[in-house]
Amino acid sequence: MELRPMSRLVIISNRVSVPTSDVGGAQGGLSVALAAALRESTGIWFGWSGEETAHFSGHINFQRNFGVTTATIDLEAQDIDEYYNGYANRTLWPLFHYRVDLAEFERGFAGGYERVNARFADTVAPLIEAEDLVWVHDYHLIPLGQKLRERGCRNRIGFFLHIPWPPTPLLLSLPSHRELVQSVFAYDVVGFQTLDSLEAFRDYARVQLDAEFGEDGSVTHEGRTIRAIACPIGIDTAEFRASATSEVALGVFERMRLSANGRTMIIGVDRLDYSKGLEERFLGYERFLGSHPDQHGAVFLLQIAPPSRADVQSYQEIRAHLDALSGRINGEFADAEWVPIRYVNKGHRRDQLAGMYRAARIGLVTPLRDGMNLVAKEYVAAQDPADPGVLILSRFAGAAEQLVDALLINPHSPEDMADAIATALAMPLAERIARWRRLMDNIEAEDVIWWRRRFTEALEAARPHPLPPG
Ligand code: GDG
Repeated sequence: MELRPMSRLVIISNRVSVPTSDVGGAQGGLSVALAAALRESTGIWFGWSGEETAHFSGHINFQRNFGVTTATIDLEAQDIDEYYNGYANRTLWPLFHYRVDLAEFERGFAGGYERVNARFADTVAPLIEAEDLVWVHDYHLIPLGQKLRERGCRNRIGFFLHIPWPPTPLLLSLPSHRELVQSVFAYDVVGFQTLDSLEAFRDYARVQLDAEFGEDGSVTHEGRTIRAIACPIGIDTAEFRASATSEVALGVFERMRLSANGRTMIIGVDRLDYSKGLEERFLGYERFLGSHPDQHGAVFLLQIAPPSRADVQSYQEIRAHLDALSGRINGEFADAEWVPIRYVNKGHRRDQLAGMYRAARIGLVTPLRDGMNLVAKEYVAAQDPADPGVLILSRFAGAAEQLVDALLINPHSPEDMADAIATALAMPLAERIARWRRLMDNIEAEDVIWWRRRFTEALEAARPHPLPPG
C-alpha cells in the first residue's frame, strides 16, 4: 500500500500523453508512471497538445481520462518551428548528446524557446494552487521554473532532466549557456539520470558560477540554494513483466520463433535517432559477420526503428544512411534463404515489443550517448527467468551506471561489439541466469515508482520558497 503524497502534483512536460485503458498500446512506461502518480495525488498534467493553431490564445483543453486530468494548449507554427524543432531538437538535443557538430545556433530558435516557455508559464500559473508540488520535465522547459517565479509562483518546483547534462567545455559552445544554467537555480530540486550528469552540472556551477556546495547535494548561487541529485529513472517492472507473458506477447513470441526457423535472434529497438548509435551497431554486426562465417545463416538482427522528428534534417539524413547501410550489409551477406538484418521502420504495441524482446537471445543497446535508455531495462524485464537472453549495453548509456552485469561495450568500436556478440552467443546458461538475476535485482528495486517517489520526496522536503522582499 502506498501512502498518498500530502500535496497535489502538477506535472509539466512538452507533450502530454492522455491515458487510455489499452495497456498494450503505444504508451511508454514514463507516461504510465506519471499518470499513476497523478491518480494518487489528484493533480494535473500540463503541456502541448501536439496540435497547431493559427493564433496562440492560451486556451486550455481539459480532459479527464481514467482518473487523470490533462490540460493541453495548442501552439503556433512558428512556436513549433523555433521552440520544438528548433531550439529543443536542433540546438539542445545534439549539444547535450555531445554532437556539437550537429548543433545549430540560431537566434530565432533561442527567441522561440523563451517565448514558448513564457507562454507555458502564463497559461499554467493560474492552475497552480498554494500547496501544489510542481514537477517540470526535460530540456524543452529548462527556463520554465524561472518564468513561473517571475509570475509570483512560490511553490516548491522541481526539474528532472531526461537526457545527459554535457561536460562544461561542450556547454560553453551554447551562446546563452550562462543564462540557461542560472535559470536552473529557480528550482528547488534538480534531478539528473546519472552521477556523471550530476557531476558535470556541479562542475559548471563551480567553474563558471563560483557556486557553493553544501551537505546533501545543495548548491548555492547568488543567494538561491537548490538540491541537485542523481535520480535514475526506471521502468514499470511489474507491469512490463506481466506484459511479456500476456497472451499477445506469447503469441508474438511463438510467431517470432517460427519465423526465425531455428536461427538465433538479436534485437535492437530505438527511435530513429543519431544518438542511438544505429550506424555503429550495423557496422559492429557487419564486423561480427565478417569474422564469423560459421554464424552466417545461424543468427539475424531484428532492428525496430520507428522514425522520429522527421521535420529535422539530421533525422532525414540518418534515416537515409541507415537505409543504405542495411541494404549494403544485406547485399554483402544474404543468400537465398537468409537475410542478416531485418530492418523495420514501424512502431509496435508495447505488448508485441515485449514478446519480441523475450524471443531474442541478445538485446543490442548501443547508444553513443543516452540519458538512461529504457529499452535496456525492458529487454531484461521481458526475459524468461529459466532461459534469459544477454544484454549488450553501451558504456555511454546512463543505464550502464546501474546495469553493470550487462556486457558493457564501447559502441564506437566494431571489434568490441563483434566480440561481445560472440561472447553472448557462447555464454553458458548458468552465467546467463546469474547475470540476468543481478540485472533484474536492480530493475526491480529501482523501478519507475521508486524513481518518482525519490524525486517527489526530495521535493516535499524542500523548504517553501520565501516571500519576495518588501
Ligand atoms: C528519453 C531519453 C531516457 C520504442 N519503439 C517503440 C516503442 N518504444 C519505446 C521503448 C521505450 C521508449 O520508447 C524509448 O525510451 P528510451 O529510454 O530508450 O529513449 P528516448 O525515447 O530517447 O527517451 C532516454 C528516457 O527519455 C526516459 O527518461 O531513458 O535516455 O533519451 O519505452 O519501448 N514503444 C512502442 N512501439 C515501438 O515501436 N509501443
